[in-house]
Amino acid sequence: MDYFLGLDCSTQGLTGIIVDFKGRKTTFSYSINFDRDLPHYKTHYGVYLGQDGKVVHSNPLMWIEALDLLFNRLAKNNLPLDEIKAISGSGQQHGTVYLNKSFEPILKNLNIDKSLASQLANVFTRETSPVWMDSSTSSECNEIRQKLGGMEATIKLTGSNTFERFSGPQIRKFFKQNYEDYSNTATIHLVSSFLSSILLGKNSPIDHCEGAGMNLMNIRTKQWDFKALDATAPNLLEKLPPLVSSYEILGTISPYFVKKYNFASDTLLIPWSGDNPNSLIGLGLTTKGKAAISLGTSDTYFVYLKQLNIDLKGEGHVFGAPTGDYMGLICYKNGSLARERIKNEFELTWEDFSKILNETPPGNHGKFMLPYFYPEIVPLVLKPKVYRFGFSEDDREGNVRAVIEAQFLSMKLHSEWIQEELKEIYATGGGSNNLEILQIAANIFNAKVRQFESSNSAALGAALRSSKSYYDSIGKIIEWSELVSHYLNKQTSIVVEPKEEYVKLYEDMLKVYKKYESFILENGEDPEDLRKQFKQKYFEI
Ligand code: XUL
Repeated sequence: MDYFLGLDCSTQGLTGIIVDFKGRKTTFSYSINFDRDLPHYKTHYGVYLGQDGKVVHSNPLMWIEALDLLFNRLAKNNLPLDEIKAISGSGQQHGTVYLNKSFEPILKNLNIDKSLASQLANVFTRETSPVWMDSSTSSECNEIRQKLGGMEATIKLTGSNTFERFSGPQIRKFFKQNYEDYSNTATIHLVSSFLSSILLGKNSPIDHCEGAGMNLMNIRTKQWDFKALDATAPNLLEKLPPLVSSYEILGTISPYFVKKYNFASDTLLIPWSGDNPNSLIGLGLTTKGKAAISLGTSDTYFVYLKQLNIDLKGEGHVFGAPTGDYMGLICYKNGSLARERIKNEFELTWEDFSKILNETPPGNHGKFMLPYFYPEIVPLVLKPKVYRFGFSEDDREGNVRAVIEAQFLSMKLHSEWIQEELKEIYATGGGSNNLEILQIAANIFNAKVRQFESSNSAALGAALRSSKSYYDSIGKIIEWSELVSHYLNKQTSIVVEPKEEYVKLYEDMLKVYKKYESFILENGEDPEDLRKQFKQKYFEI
């Protein structure tokens, strides 16, 4: 049997799935929820939220403990772990882990009678890790951007403008505020390369997809860029692991896992990558013409790119794709947590939420929301505030539809740079289980939206990536598109069709939404009259 293990360490939990590649099915899947299953870390939605809402960290020791817990679970289920050919993983992107020089020697000598967390408790020079939700580094972003010659130069060099959550600005903040701890840091990992190192039993490289989310890698040469390193912090090169292609083989699994959990000693380890690059593969996006929406803690919109296509407006990113090409992406912080805020405020179940979406009309009687419950990335909003136009805070139906319409109107507006021609959208993440939400996405984008059997495309993508590298290593070369279609075409999916009658309505609504963004964020004109016209046109006939 050809089994592959894909892991996904996301903001709120750790998932493992075992894929039977030839049988084209997932044979086992298990998830750990950080808040529920590891309550002693006292996280809330997997993170620690600072008082101002800008500082958001998590706990790297918790991720390690979750890994041991997950492997214990796999072992207890009598799964054929010794038949797993290769493993890879997925991590929330951009988050950084700071380690002292004892990390690697301890990894090389792990004792199977002790837990990972107890052995690795003292390897950190920074107890908590800033994660992708952190937006506390605006001054570091400005400093780095200036040193690199401004926004356009930064984008051309690294694939993105400087962003608060990106690893480079985060590292600079640590260096400025905790110089001594920074100096004592031997290695800085990303969430992905950190967990990859644990499985490998020594420091793991960072893959190109993830390197692109740091403002430190040259997006064309895929090497660390000396100018960017200098602009960020001193002696940074010696603290960063090397960069590699996502499909390279790193080696075999550490003896700790062989002895403790009965993995075969020749189980291959493929670099972990970011959750979005993994999802690109888990959804089968290896050609142009399709886009994905991932509705998780973050909402993202992304596409596969054959060639580098950068966004000079500075809102989007170009990351590496696991195929060796590129992907374009925009990311929102007000994803599932914003949806949940509305759901919880009105004490609704998800069924009630869907029912309201079903019973309220597209266009929402001219009710508009700018849903910045948390600081937002696109457009950049550092001070959270929810704006409502044409309705009040206690209008239950109005709020439910408004938050969903706002999320997709914004996505449509800000993704225009990525793709000229869009035929179909693939949906993933917890929110994609809700067909009423997908219907609104289909109508706003005027494109089919496909929902898949498995909503964890990141873990699946990691498993599929590991199968590709394994088959390549034994000389059974399979093209990426063949590999993903072999597996994914066997999975069931539901297609949500856009409704023709709402195309014009949403085009008009988008124009008003755009004016509201500029009214709030750039002191533009108040579009109240436009909103009233929209309402009149569609709701007061
Ligand atoms: C992408 C991003 C988020 C995290 C969430 O740039 O910041 O999607 O990867 O896990």
